[in-house]
Amino acid sequence: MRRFLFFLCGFLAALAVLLAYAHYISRLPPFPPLPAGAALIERSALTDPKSFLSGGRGAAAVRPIKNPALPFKSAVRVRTFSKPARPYDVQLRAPTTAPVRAGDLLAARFYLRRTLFSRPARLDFVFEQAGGDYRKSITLPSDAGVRWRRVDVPFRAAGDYPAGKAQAAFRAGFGEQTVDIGGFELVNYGRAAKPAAVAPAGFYAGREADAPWRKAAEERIEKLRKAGLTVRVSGPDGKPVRGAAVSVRLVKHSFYFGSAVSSKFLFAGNREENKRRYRETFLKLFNSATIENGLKWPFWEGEQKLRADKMVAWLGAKGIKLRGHTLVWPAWEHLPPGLEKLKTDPEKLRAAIRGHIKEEAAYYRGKAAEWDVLNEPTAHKEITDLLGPGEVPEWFRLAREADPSARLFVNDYDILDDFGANMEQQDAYEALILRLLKEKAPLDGIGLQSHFKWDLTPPERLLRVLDRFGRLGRPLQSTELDIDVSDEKLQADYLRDFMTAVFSHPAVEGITLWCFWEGVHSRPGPALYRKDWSKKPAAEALEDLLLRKWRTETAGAADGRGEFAVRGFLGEYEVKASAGGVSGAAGAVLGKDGVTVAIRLKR
Ligand code: 9MR
Repeated sequence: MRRFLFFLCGFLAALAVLLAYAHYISRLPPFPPLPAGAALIERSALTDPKSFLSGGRGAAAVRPIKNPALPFKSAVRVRTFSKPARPYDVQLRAPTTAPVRAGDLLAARFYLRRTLFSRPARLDFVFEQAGGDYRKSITLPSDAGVRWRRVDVPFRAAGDYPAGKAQAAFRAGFGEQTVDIGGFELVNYGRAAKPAAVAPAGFYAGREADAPWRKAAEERIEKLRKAGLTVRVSGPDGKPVRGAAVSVRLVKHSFYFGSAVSSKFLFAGNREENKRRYRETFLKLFNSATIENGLKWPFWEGEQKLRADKMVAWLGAKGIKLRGHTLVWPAWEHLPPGLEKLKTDPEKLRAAIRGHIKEEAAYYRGKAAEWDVLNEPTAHKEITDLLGPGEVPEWFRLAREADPSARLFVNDYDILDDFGANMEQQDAYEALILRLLKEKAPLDGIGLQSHFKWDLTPPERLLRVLDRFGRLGRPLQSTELDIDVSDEKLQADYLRDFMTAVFSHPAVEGITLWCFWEGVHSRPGPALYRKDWSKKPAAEALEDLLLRKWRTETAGAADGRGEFAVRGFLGEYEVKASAGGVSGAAGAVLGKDGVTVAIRLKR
């Protein structure tokens, strides 16, 4: 009897665990329905064979899932038996049932999971022309976990498509796997709609703690951003010192972590205490700076120049890399007030702009490590159109001539932000960069501003946009990161996730935040530190990354060969060693190939 009871209890406990797990994995994340718009596919698309066709040559089986517990009407299970030649050899396609115009804002939403015993599973969502060159408006790869997760895909249509001439497709030809897709919706909001209008507040795909992109990003960071550092300790007699105490400290990352700085708070007209905190916080966190306004042409006229000079000198003295921002911001409102008068005299305008580039770049020769030669070119075309197509490459040549050591950038917005879905803007920016490269303009890097509101781009999508711009063959930098949302926890989560995804991408060499302190901002939303210097959760998240997670600071004892080895973040190091009353120290630079530092101890 006791045995029976024992078994029964065991059985019930196991059952309870199993049920709890089943409940856990089958629970759906809550969600509001997509805002109303024009439906682009049949509601029952996933199960109606007429409106949702399976296609491709790969070995696969598709069947409807009938589960009344699911909140959505239609769901399907897609089993891929083996990896076909191409991912689209196993795919489901839904042709559009209404017309779409280029630039229309569309949003897709679906749920995704893999079955418990499936191998890791991937599913790509695509919106494309149905036929012809299958031009893509969006491709979003997603990893499926064992729990249902919702995927939101706002994007803009890349072309004009009559009903039926475009299609949504789910590609599952990535290997042996079983995925469930449910609750699929595709809605058109028209050209005037802003992506923020379709964003469920507080949500971005990949925010979950167990989101699959995280592990891959951590692995890339480990591989790309770190290398081996070995300290070899010898005594005054030149022999290895076993057991010597060794400490290794990263003093400066090779990756650029920066912020915009304001002259007002570095120097002038503010309470001493605030200035002190401002400088201290900046130096604690960053190795790179953009002067928020001081180097812009209209600010750089007259006595303002002295203030800018002071900042440049201060940053130089502290060993902070300076991003010069910006030589030309080709919009009348961002040029000195007198310039608009030259609208009718393009030659004079040309000479004025060229003259300014030469003057300012030469003035800071050797001091600005980088220049945004051209800011926001895709939004502002009036001036560049007026001066003709050869002018922009010429600006870069003049900047190069005036300061050959400065690396020259172009800088624009709505590439990483706007859900990473502003295809029109991405296409235009890419085309401009390709043109510059074709014309042999000395372009050294690509700036991506990164001002977010509610248009938080899922990390997986950030990575794809970075892939796209990385293929252009120039290093990328996120140049003006700020996250203007009132939900402080969301701001912190997104800051952490954005920085992690971007730091993990091989094409990226730097992240610059826009303003970190509320006292500098006209809007309180994006700041990290409040006016009284208390930390918002986003400041905690930033400090956690920059001062803890992505730091290398360690100590230990040398082994039998007098060696102490660590794997650390790339950058400049301070290394110290001591044993039995003798000591030594050395600086070292840890690059991709690793480094060995020899320290000979002295009295
Ligand atoms: O933050 C800057 C603000 O103080 C200026 O008034 C404004 C115009 O010069 O520029 C702001 O910075 C912008 C940057 O130079 C370019 N990208 C957008 C930035 C934020 O609006």
